[in-house]
Amino acid sequence: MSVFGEIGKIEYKGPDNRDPLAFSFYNPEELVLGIKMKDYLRFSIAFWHTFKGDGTDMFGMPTMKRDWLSISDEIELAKKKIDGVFELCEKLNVKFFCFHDRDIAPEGKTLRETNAKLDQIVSHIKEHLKDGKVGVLWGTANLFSNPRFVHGAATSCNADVFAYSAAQVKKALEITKELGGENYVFWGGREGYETLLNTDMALEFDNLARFMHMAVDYAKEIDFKGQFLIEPKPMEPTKHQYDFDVANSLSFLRKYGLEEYFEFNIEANHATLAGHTFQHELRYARINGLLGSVDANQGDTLLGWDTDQFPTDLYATTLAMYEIVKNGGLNSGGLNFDAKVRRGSMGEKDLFAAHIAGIDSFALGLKAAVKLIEEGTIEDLLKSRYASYRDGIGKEIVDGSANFKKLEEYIIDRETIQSESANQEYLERLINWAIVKASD
Ligand code: XUL
Ligand code: CO
Repeated sequence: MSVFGEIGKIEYKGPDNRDPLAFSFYNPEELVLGIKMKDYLRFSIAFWHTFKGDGTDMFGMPTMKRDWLSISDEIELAKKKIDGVFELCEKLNVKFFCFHDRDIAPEGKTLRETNAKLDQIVSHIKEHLKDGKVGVLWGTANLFSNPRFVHGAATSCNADVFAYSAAQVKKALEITKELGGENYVFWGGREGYETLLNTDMALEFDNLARFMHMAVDYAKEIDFKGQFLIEPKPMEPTKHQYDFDVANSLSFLRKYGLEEYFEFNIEANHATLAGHTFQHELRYARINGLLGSVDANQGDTLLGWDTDQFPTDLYATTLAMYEIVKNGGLNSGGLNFDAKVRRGSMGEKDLFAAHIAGIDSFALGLKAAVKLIEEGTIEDLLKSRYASYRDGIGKEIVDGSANFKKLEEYIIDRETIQSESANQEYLERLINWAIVKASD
Protein backbone atom coordinates (compact mmCIF):
# COMPACT_ATOMS: atom_id res chain seq x y z
CA MET A 1 0.00 0.00 0.00
CA SER A 2 1.38 3.33 -1.06
CA VAL A 3 2.10 6.01 1.56
CA PHE A 4 1.63 9.07 -0.64
CA GLY A 5 -1.05 7.50 -2.81
CA GLU A 6 -2.49 10.59 -4.44
CA ILE A 7 0.81 11.99 -5.60
CA GLY A 8 2.48 10.48 -8.65
CA LYS A 9 6.02 10.57 -9.97
CA ILE A 10 7.33 14.13 -10.21
CA GLU A 11 8.24 15.01 -13.78
CA TYR A 12 10.48 17.64 -15.31
CA LYS A 13 8.26 20.10 -17.18
CA GLY A 14 10.81 22.80 -18.06
CA PRO A 15 11.50 26.37 -16.91
CA ASP A 16 8.11 27.81 -17.89
CA ASN A 17 6.00 25.57 -15.68
CA ARG A 18 4.70 26.64 -12.27
CA ASP A 19 3.10 23.36 -11.24
CA PRO A 20 3.93 22.87 -7.52
CA LEU A 21 4.30 19.15 -8.22
CA ALA A 22 6.69 19.31 -11.20
CA PHE A 23 10.32 20.27 -11.68
CA SER A 24 11.25 23.39 -13.62
CA PHE A 25 15.04 22.97 -13.57
CA TYR A 26 15.87 19.51 -12.25
CA ASN A 27 15.99 17.27 -15.26
CA PRO A 28 17.49 14.10 -13.74
CA GLU A 29 18.76 12.61 -17.01
CA GLU A 30 20.15 15.88 -18.46
CA LEU A 31 23.92 15.91 -18.82
CA VAL A 32 25.82 18.64 -17.01
CA LEU A 33 29.63 18.51 -17.29
CA GLY A 34 29.14 15.13 -18.96
CA ILE A 35 27.35 13.69 -15.92
CA LYS A 36 23.62 13.11 -15.40
CA MET A 37 22.19 15.80 -13.13
CA LYS A 38 20.88 13.19 -10.70
CA ASP A 39 24.37 11.65 -10.41
CA TYR A 40 26.09 14.99 -10.02
CA LEU A 41 23.74 16.38 -7.39
CA ARG A 42 23.21 13.19 -5.34
CA PHE A 43 20.20 14.57 -3.48
CA SER A 44 19.15 13.03 -0.21
CA ILE A 45 16.09 13.20 2.05
CA ALA A 46 16.61 13.73 5.78
CA PHE A 47 14.48 11.10 7.48
CA TRP A 48 14.15 13.00 10.76
CA HIS A 49 12.52 16.20 9.53
CA THR A 50 10.31 14.61 6.92
CA PHE A 51 9.12 11.54 8.81
CA LYS A 52 9.41 12.62 12.44
CA GLY A 53 8.64 16.34 12.28
CA ASP A 54 5.05 17.02 13.28
CA GLY A 55 5.04 20.82 13.45
CA THR A 56 5.45 21.04 17.22
CA ASP A 57 7.28 24.16 18.38
CA MET A 58 7.88 25.48 21.90
CA PHE A 59 4.62 27.41 21.75
CA GLY A 60 2.38 25.03 19.89
CA MET A 61 1.12 21.55 19.23
CA PRO A 62 1.54 19.39 16.11
CA THR A 63 0.07 20.74 12.88
CA MET A 64 1.15 18.17 10.30
CA LYS A 65 -1.42 15.95 8.58
CA ARG A 66 0.13 12.55 8.00
CA ASP A 67 -1.78 9.35 7.26
CA TRP A 68 0.78 7.27 9.19
CA LEU A 69 -0.11 8.99 12.47
CA SER A 70 -3.13 6.68 12.81
CA ILE A 71 -0.85 3.61 13.24
CA SER A 72 -0.55 2.71 16.92
CA ASP A 73 1.90 -0.23 16.85
CA GLU A 74 5.39 1.30 17.14
CA ILE A 75 7.12 -1.20 14.86
CA GLU A 76 4.36 -1.04 12.23
CA LEU A 77 4.58 2.75 12.36
CA ALA A 78 8.37 2.66 11.97
CA LYS A 79 8.07 0.33 8.97
CA LYS A 80 5.43 2.53 7.35
CA LYS A 81 7.74 5.52 7.58
CA ILE A 82 10.52 3.52 5.92
CA ASP A 83 8.08 2.65 3.13
CA GLY A 84 7.38 6.38 2.96
CA VAL A 85 10.99 7.50 2.58
CA PHE A 86 11.61 5.04 -0.26
CA GLU A 87 8.42 6.12 -2.00
CA LEU A 88 9.26 9.81 -1.59
CA CYS A 89 12.78 9.29 -2.95
CA GLU A 90 11.54 7.36 -5.96
CA LYS A 91 8.76 9.83 -6.76
CA LEU A 92 11.18 12.76 -6.52
CA ASN A 93 13.97 10.96 -8.41
CA VAL A 94 16.21 11.35 -5.35
CA LYS A 95 18.81 8.61 -4.90
CA PHE A 96 19.50 8.75 -1.16
CA PHE A 97 18.22 9.28 2.34
CA CYS A 98 20.00 9.91 5.66
CA PHE A 99 18.97 8.83 9.15
CA HIS A 100 19.83 8.84 12.84
CA ASP A 101 19.53 5.46 14.56
CA ARG A 102 16.71 6.76 16.77
CA ASP A 103 14.73 8.21 13.87
CA ILE A 104 14.09 4.89 12.26
CA ALA A 105 13.22 2.70 15.25
CA PRO A 106 11.81 3.12 18.77
CA GLU A 107 13.92 2.75 21.92
CA GLY A 108 13.67 -0.06 24.48
CA LYS A 109 14.58 -0.03 28.16
CA THR A 110 18.20 -1.09 27.63
CA LEU A 111 20.55 -0.66 24.72
CA ARG A 112 20.20 -4.40 24.05
CA GLU A 113 16.42 -4.02 23.69
CA THR A 114 16.82 -0.89 21.57
CA ASN A 115 19.28 -2.68 19.27
CA ALA A 116 16.81 -5.55 18.81
CA LYS A 117 14.08 -3.13 17.68
CA LEU A 118 16.56 -1.40 15.40
CA ASP A 119 17.48 -4.72 13.80
CA GLN A 120 13.84 -5.34 12.86
CA ILE A 121 13.71 -2.03 10.99
CA VAL A 122 17.12 -2.57 9.40
CA SER A 123 15.82 -5.84 7.91
CA HIS A 124 12.84 -3.97 6.55
CA ILE A 125 15.11 -1.32 4.98
CA LYS A 126 17.21 -4.07 3.40
CA GLU A 127 14.14 -5.40 1.61
CA HIS A 128 13.61 -1.97 0.05
CA LEU A 129 17.28 -1.59 -0.89
CA LYS A 130 17.18 -4.75 -3.01
CA ASP A 131 15.99 -3.07 -6.22
CA GLY A 132 18.94 -0.64 -6.03
CA LYS A 133 16.89 2.49 -6.81
CA VAL A 134 17.53 4.26 -3.50
CA GLY A 135 20.47 4.03 -1.08
CA VAL A 136 21.79 5.43 2.19
CA LEU A 137 23.95 8.55 1.88
CA TRP A 138 24.88 8.51 5.55
CA GLY A 139 23.90 7.18 8.90
CA THR A 140 24.52 8.70 12.31
CA ALA A 141 23.71 8.21 15.98
CA ASN A 142 21.36 10.46 17.90
CA LEU A 143 23.46 11.34 20.96
CA PHE A 144 21.38 14.33 21.97
CA SER A 145 17.63 13.64 22.49
CA ASN A 146 17.58 11.24 25.45
CA PRO A 147 18.00 12.85 28.90
CA ARG A 148 21.13 10.76 29.50
CA PHE A 149 22.94 13.17 27.14
CA VAL A 150 22.09 16.23 29.22
CA HIS A 151 25.79 16.91 29.94
CA GLY A 152 27.10 15.67 26.59
CA ALA A 153 27.89 12.29 25.04
CA ALA A 154 31.61 11.77 24.34
CA THR A 155 32.25 14.97 26.31
CA SER A 156 29.97 14.12 29.22
CA CYS A 157 31.32 14.51 32.75
CA ASN A 158 29.92 11.01 33.38
CA ALA A 159 32.00 8.05 32.12
CA ASP A 160 28.87 5.84 31.94
CA VAL A 161 27.46 8.20 29.33
CA PHE A 162 30.73 8.01 27.39
CA ALA A 163 30.42 4.21 27.47
CA TYR A 164 26.77 4.30 26.37
CA SER A 165 27.60 6.68 23.52
CA ALA A 166 30.46 4.45 22.36
CA ALA A 167 28.24 1.38 22.34
CA GLN A 168 25.55 3.31 20.47
CA VAL A 169 27.97 4.53 17.78
CA LYS A 170 29.37 1.00 17.49
CA LYS A 171 25.90 -0.26 16.58
CA ALA A 172 25.20 2.74 14.32
CA LEU A 173 28.40 1.99 12.39
CA GLU A 174 27.39 -1.64 12.04
CA ILE A 175 23.96 -0.83 10.63
CA THR A 176 25.27 1.94 8.38
CA LYS A 177 27.67 -0.60 6.89
CA GLU A 178 24.93 -3.23 6.63
CA LEU A 179 22.74 -0.77 4.73
CA GLY A 180 25.53 0.24 2.35
CA GLY A 181 25.79 3.77 3.77
CA GLU A 182 28.42 5.75 1.88
CA ASN A 183 29.34 8.03 4.80
CA TYR A 184 28.96 8.30 8.57
CA VAL A 185 28.29 11.68 10.22
CA PHE A 186 29.28 13.05 13.61
CA TRP A 187 27.23 16.04 14.67
CA GLY A 188 27.92 16.85 18.31
CA GLY A 189 24.81 18.70 19.40
CA ARG A 190 25.53 18.18 23.10
CA GLU A 191 29.33 18.16 22.79
CA GLY A 192 30.12 21.54 24.26
CA TYR A 193 29.26 23.49 27.37
CA GLU A 194 26.73 25.79 29.00
CA THR A 195 29.29 27.45 31.31
CA LEU A 196 33.04 27.09 31.71
CA LEU A 197 32.58 27.36 35.49
CA ASN A 198 31.77 23.63 35.68
CA THR A 199 33.64 22.44 32.58
CA ASP A 200 37.02 20.71 32.29
CA MET A 201 37.49 21.77 28.70
CA ALA A 202 40.88 20.10 28.30
CA LEU A 203 39.57 16.70 29.43
CA GLU A 204 36.43 17.03 27.32
CA PHE A 205 38.43 17.74 24.13
CA ASP A 206 40.80 14.85 24.91
CA ASN A 207 37.83 12.54 25.47
CA LEU A 208 36.16 13.65 22.24
CA ALA A 209 39.36 12.76 20.40
CA ARG A 210 39.58 9.41 22.21
CA PHE A 211 36.02 8.71 21.10
CA MET A 212 36.77 9.58 17.46
CA HIS A 213 39.85 7.35 17.47
CA MET A 214 37.77 4.47 18.83
CA ALA A 215 35.27 5.03 16.00
CA VAL A 216 38.06 5.03 13.41
CA ASP A 217 39.52 1.83 14.90
CA TYR A 218 36.16 0.09 14.98
CA ALA A 219 35.38 1.08 11.38
CA LYS A 220 38.68 -0.56 10.37
CA GLU A 221 37.85 -3.63 12.41
CA ILE A 222 34.49 -4.18 10.72
CA ASP A 223 35.81 -3.00 7.35
CA PHE A 224 33.39 -0.08 7.07
CA LYS A 225 34.65 1.84 4.04
CA GLY A 226 32.33 4.85 4.30
CA GLN A 227 33.73 8.35 4.71
CA PHE A 228 33.65 9.85 8.23
CA LEU A 229 32.24 13.37 8.26
CA ILE A 230 32.19 16.05 10.95
CA GLU A 231 29.24 18.43 10.75
CA PRO A 232 30.23 21.69 12.46
CA LYS A 233 27.70 23.87 14.27
CA PRO A 234 28.54 26.64 16.72
CA MET A 235 25.61 26.41 19.13
CA GLU A 236 22.07 25.05 19.65
CA PRO A 237 21.17 23.04 21.56
CA THR A 238 24.42 23.61 23.49
CA LYS A 239 25.40 27.23 24.21
CA HIS A 240 28.86 26.60 22.82
CA GLN A 241 29.50 23.59 20.60
CA TYR A 242 33.07 22.28 20.26
CA ASP A 243 32.84 21.62 16.49
CA PHE A 244 32.11 25.31 16.01
CA ASP A 245 33.01 25.73 12.35
CA VAL A 246 35.32 24.17 9.77
CA ALA A 247 38.44 26.07 10.86
CA ASN A 248 38.02 25.22 14.52
CA SER A 249 37.13 21.57 13.83
CA LEU A 250 40.13 21.24 11.52
CA SER A 251 42.43 22.42 14.27
CA PHE A 252 40.90 19.75 16.56
CA LEU A 253 41.42 17.04 13.93
CA ARG A 254 45.04 18.10 13.37
CA LYS A 255 45.90 18.32 17.05
CA TYR A 256 44.68 14.78 17.68
CA GLY A 257 45.99 13.11 14.51
CA LEU A 258 42.53 12.54 13.04
CA GLU A 259 42.77 14.63 9.87
CA GLU A 260 43.27 11.75 7.47
CA TYR A 261 40.07 10.01 8.60
CA PHE A 262 37.56 12.86 8.39
CA GLU A 263 36.04 15.26 5.93
CA PHE A 264 33.32 17.86 6.53
CA ASN A 265 29.58 17.85 6.11
CA ILE A 266 28.74 21.54 5.67
CA GLU A 267 25.27 22.75 6.60
CA ALA A 268 24.21 26.16 5.28
CA ASN A 269 22.28 27.21 8.38
CA HIS A 270 25.14 26.14 10.67
CA ALA A 271 27.54 28.28 8.64
CA THR A 272 25.42 31.39 9.09
CA LEU A 273 24.96 30.68 12.81
CA ALA A 274 28.77 30.63 13.06
CA GLY A 275 28.88 34.08 11.46
CA HIS A 276 30.06 32.82 8.06
CA THR A 277 28.45 32.51 4.69
CA PHE A 278 27.61 29.04 3.39
CA GLN A 279 30.19 29.65 0.64
CA HIS A 280 32.87 30.50 3.21
CA GLU A 281 32.52 27.16 4.97
CA LEU A 282 32.48 25.26 1.67
CA ARG A 283 35.55 27.16 0.49
CA TYR A 284 37.42 26.57 3.75
CA ALA A 285 36.77 22.82 3.54
CA ARG A 286 37.54 22.72 -0.20
CA ILE A 287 40.92 24.46 -0.07
CA ASN A 288 41.94 22.02 2.63
CA GLY A 289 40.82 19.05 0.53
CA LEU A 290 38.11 18.13 3.05
CA LEU A 291 34.80 19.03 1.42
CA GLY A 292 32.83 15.83 1.87
CA SER A 293 29.10 16.47 1.85
CA VAL A 294 26.44 19.13 2.31
CA ASP A 295 23.34 19.58 4.45
CA ALA A 296 21.35 21.66 2.01
CA ASN A 297 19.07 24.10 3.78
CA GLN A 298 18.91 27.79 4.60
CA GLY A 299 18.44 29.93 7.69
CA ASP A 300 16.76 33.27 8.28
CA THR A 301 19.20 36.09 8.95
CA LEU A 302 16.54 37.88 11.00
CA LEU A 303 16.34 34.94 13.41
CA GLY A 304 19.20 33.74 15.58
CA TRP A 305 18.47 30.02 15.51
CA ASP A 306 18.61 27.01 13.22
CA THR A 307 15.40 27.35 11.21
CA ASP A 308 16.33 24.52 8.80
CA GLN A 309 14.33 25.92 5.89
CA PHE A 310 14.28 24.38 2.45
CA PRO A 311 16.91 26.11 0.29
CA THR A 312 15.33 28.51 -2.21
CA ASP A 313 17.89 31.33 -2.33
CA LEU A 314 19.39 31.02 -5.81
CA TYR A 315 22.28 33.30 -5.00
CA ALA A 316 23.36 30.97 -2.19
CA THR A 317 22.80 27.76 -4.19
CA THR A 318 24.77 29.18 -7.15
CA LEU A 319 27.75 30.12 -4.98
CA ALA A 320 27.53 26.76 -3.19
CA MET A 321 27.50 24.87 -6.48
CA TYR A 322 30.40 27.02 -7.68
CA GLU A 323 32.47 25.65 -4.79
CA ILE A 324 31.22 22.11 -5.35
CA VAL A 325 31.98 22.16 -9.09
CA LYS A 326 35.42 23.61 -8.34
CA ASN A 327 35.84 20.72 -5.90
CA GLY A 328 35.18 18.29 -8.75
CA GLY A 329 31.86 17.25 -7.18
CA LEU A 330 31.32 15.60 -3.82
CA ASN A 331 32.64 12.05 -4.32
CA SER A 332 30.74 9.91 -1.81
CA GLY A 333 28.89 12.94 -0.41
CA GLY A 334 25.67 14.53 -1.59
CA LEU A 335 23.14 17.28 -1.01
CA ASN A 336 21.03 16.23 1.95
CA PHE A 337 17.92 18.31 2.60
CA ASP A 338 18.33 18.78 6.33
CA ALA A 339 15.23 20.95 6.15
CA LYS A 340 11.72 20.99 7.49
CA VAL A 341 8.53 22.40 6.05
CA ARG A 342 7.18 25.43 7.91
CA ARG A 343 4.57 24.75 10.55
CA GLY A 344 1.86 26.12 8.28
CA SER A 345 2.80 23.83 5.38
CA MET A 346 0.99 20.91 6.90
CA GLY A 347 -0.13 18.76 3.96
CA GLU A 348 1.65 15.82 2.38
CA LYS A 349 1.71 17.79 -0.87
CA ASP A 350 3.74 20.45 0.94
CA LEU A 351 6.40 17.83 1.63
CA PHE A 352 6.73 17.25 -2.09
CA ALA A 353 6.49 20.93 -3.02
CA ALA A 354 9.21 21.82 -0.49
CA HIS A 355 11.62 19.17 -1.74
CA ILE A 356 10.89 20.18 -5.34
CA ALA A 357 11.70 23.81 -4.47
CA GLY A 358 15.01 22.77 -2.87
CA ILE A 359 15.92 20.39 -5.69
CA ASP A 360 15.10 22.96 -8.37
CA SER A 361 17.12 25.63 -6.56
CA PHE A 362 20.24 23.46 -6.49
CA ALA A 363 19.70 22.26 -10.07
CA LEU A 364 19.54 25.87 -11.26
CA GLY A 365 22.48 26.71 -8.98
CA LEU A 366 24.48 23.96 -10.69
CA LYS A 367 23.64 25.29 -14.15
CA ALA A 368 24.48 28.86 -13.15
CA ALA A 369 27.79 27.78 -11.59
CA VAL A 370 28.74 25.91 -14.76
CA LYS A 371 27.85 29.02 -16.82
CA LEU A 372 30.14 31.14 -14.65
CA ILE A 373 32.99 28.67 -14.92
CA GLU A 374 32.60 28.18 -18.68
CA GLU A 375 32.26 31.92 -19.30
CA GLY A 376 35.49 32.33 -17.33
CA THR A 377 35.50 36.01 -16.30
CA ILE A 378 35.66 35.28 -12.56
CA GLU A 379 38.65 33.00 -13.04
CA ASP A 380 40.35 35.47 -15.42
CA LEU A 381 39.92 38.36 -12.99
CA LEU A 382 41.18 36.21 -10.14
CA LYS A 383 44.25 35.26 -12.15
CA SER A 384 45.08 38.80 -13.08
CA ARG A 385 44.45 40.02 -9.51
CA TYR A 386 47.27 37.80 -8.24
CA ALA A 387 49.52 38.13 -11.31
CA SER A 388 52.23 39.86 -9.28
CA TYR A 389 53.01 36.53 -7.60
CA ARG A 390 53.80 34.79 -10.87
CA ASP A 391 57.09 36.53 -11.64
CA GLY A 392 59.63 38.90 -10.18
CA ILE A 393 59.58 39.48 -6.45
CA GLY A 394 56.16 37.82 -6.07
CA LYS A 395 57.50 34.58 -7.52
CA GLU A 396 60.39 34.74 -5.07
CA ILE A 397 57.88 35.09 -2.20
CA VAL A 398 55.90 32.11 -3.42
CA ASP A 399 58.86 29.83 -4.14
CA GLY A 400 60.44 30.61 -0.78
CA SER A 401 63.59 32.35 -1.97
CA ALA A 402 62.60 35.77 -0.56
CA ASN A 403 63.25 36.91 2.98
CA PHE A 404 62.76 40.11 4.99
CA LYS A 405 66.13 41.56 4.00
CA LYS A 406 65.62 40.93 0.26
CA LEU A 407 62.11 42.35 0.41
CA GLU A 408 63.31 45.45 2.22
CA GLU A 409 65.99 45.99 -0.38
CA TYR A 410 63.40 45.61 -3.15
CA ILE A 411 60.87 48.08 -1.76
CA ILE A 412 62.72 50.54 0.44
CA ASP A 413 63.16 53.37 -2.08
CA ARG A 414 59.77 52.95 -3.84
CA GLU A 415 57.65 56.13 -3.61
CA THR A 416 54.29 54.68 -4.64
CA ILE A 417 52.62 51.29 -4.96
CA GLN A 418 49.93 50.88 -7.61
CA SER A 419 46.63 49.25 -6.48
CA GLU A 420 44.05 47.86 -8.95
CA SER A 421 40.26 47.65 -8.71
CA ALA A 422 38.78 44.59 -6.96
CA ASN A 423 35.79 44.66 -9.39
CA GLN A 424 33.33 43.60 -6.70
CA GLU A 425 30.13 45.10 -8.11
CA TYR A 426 30.87 43.80 -11.59
CA LEU A 427 31.51 40.32 -10.18
CA GLU A 428 28.22 40.42 -8.27
CA ARG A 429 26.45 41.39 -11.47
CA LEU A 430 27.96 38.33 -13.15
CA ILE A 431 26.29 36.07 -10.59
CA ASN A 432 22.93 37.61 -11.47
CA TRP A 433 23.71 37.21 -15.16
CA ALA A 434 24.52 33.52 -14.72
CA ILE A 435 21.31 32.82 -12.76
CA VAL A 436 19.17 34.51 -15.41
CA LYS A 437 21.01 32.80 -18.27
CA ALA A 438 20.85 29.38 -16.63
CA SER A 439 17.09 29.68 -16.26
CA ASP A 440 16.51 30.30 -20.00
C1 XUL B 1 21.23 19.54 13.69
C2 XUL B 1 21.65 18.80 12.50
C3 XUL B 1 21.63 17.31 12.60
C4 XUL B 1 22.70 16.64 11.83
C5 XUL B 1 22.74 15.14 12.02
O1 XUL B 1 21.31 20.90 13.57
O2 XUL B 1 21.95 19.38 11.48
O3 XUL B 1 20.38 16.87 12.22
O4 XUL B 1 22.60 16.89 10.47
O5 XUL B 1 22.81 14.77 13.35
CO1 CO C 1 22.53 18.78 9.58
